[in-house]
Amino acid sequence: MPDPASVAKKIHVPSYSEVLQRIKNRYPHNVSTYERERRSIELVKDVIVGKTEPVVQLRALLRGLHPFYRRLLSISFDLEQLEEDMECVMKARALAQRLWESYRYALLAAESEREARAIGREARGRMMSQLKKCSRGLERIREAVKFLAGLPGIDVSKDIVIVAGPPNAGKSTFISTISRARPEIAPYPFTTKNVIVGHADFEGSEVQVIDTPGLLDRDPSEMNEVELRALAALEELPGAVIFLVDPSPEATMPISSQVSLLNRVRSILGQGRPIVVAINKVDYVEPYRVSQAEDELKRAGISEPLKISAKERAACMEALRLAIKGLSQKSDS
Ligand SMILES: Nc1nc2c(ncn2[C@@H]2O[C@H](COP(=O)(O)OP(=O)(O)OP(=O)(O)O)[C@@H](O)[C@H]2O)c(=O)[nH]1
Ligand SMILES: [Mg+2]
Repeated sequence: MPDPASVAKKIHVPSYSEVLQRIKNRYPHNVSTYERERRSIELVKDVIVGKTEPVVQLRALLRGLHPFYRRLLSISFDLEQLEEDMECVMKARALAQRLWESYRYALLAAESEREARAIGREARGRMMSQLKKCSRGLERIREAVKFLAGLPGIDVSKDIVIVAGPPNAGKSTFISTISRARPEIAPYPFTTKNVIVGHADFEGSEVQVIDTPGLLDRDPSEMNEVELRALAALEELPGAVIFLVDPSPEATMPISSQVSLLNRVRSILGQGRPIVVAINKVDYVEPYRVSQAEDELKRAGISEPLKISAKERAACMEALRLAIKGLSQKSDS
């Protein structure tokens, strides 16, 4: 399946005024009235059909969109509205074609120049007024294409390791330590607002490591758009998960809530997908806090969490190794 971002980057959907601009001043001169009207109706039809061709491409792209991308799109856009908007453009295309067929015959039967001009005016007016009905829709479609062009290029047929956890736990630090991606890192929650893909070398092959926004321990119905993107990655992408626990005093939520969040993630993954749990920031967090986190995790059935610093490559690579090992064990069984 093609990467939707690279397809979307080649789709240029015009605004209504761009279509108008394309037609303006292009009506032929120095020809008979009849010929001028015929050609100008044809011109309007050709421009409408030609300029809206990218919407046809967009529809095809959306039809083949992987559920993960569809979810991301649906978080930011009303998909039903988008369908209606594309439908409106399809109608304008079909009408332009149909009107061209009928008005060119009407022109043949015109009995005067005046009548020919009236026929031309009416044909062009009807074609353009249908497209004008889509002008707001075209703006929404353009926004959607821009959004699609910015989506991460993830190959779902290759190994994927998703890094998840509460806000500010060190997910982006982890990703930047093990991959070539350079996500924004900052000491406050919800720095990462989108799903980001990085590529890490692991034993001679490339693994896709996915940075996700932070999750709070709450029901999807209460989640904001940023959290919903993380949820979409966990629910719709295949692969393993590395879950980071934040034992630091600045953590956005107490360890008990982080464990409850971990349990939610585990139930999303079910039996089929491996999860590696790592207590992060052990390079500076006081040992008693790390032990408290270990105890809480033990009570939730996680007996041997990793203890890592997302700033240290060796520790992060160990987490990655275990996640990938989990993946290959699942595929063997
Ligand atoms: N000392 C130390 N600081 C860390 C470690 N991991 C993360 N940090 C710091 O913690 C803060 C948050 O790190 P991020 O990597 O942005 O955390 P995040 O989980 O991606 O945060 P969101 O995107 O907001 O959910 C930054 O100031 C990091 O420098 C670690 O292992 N050791
Ligand atoms: Mg982040």
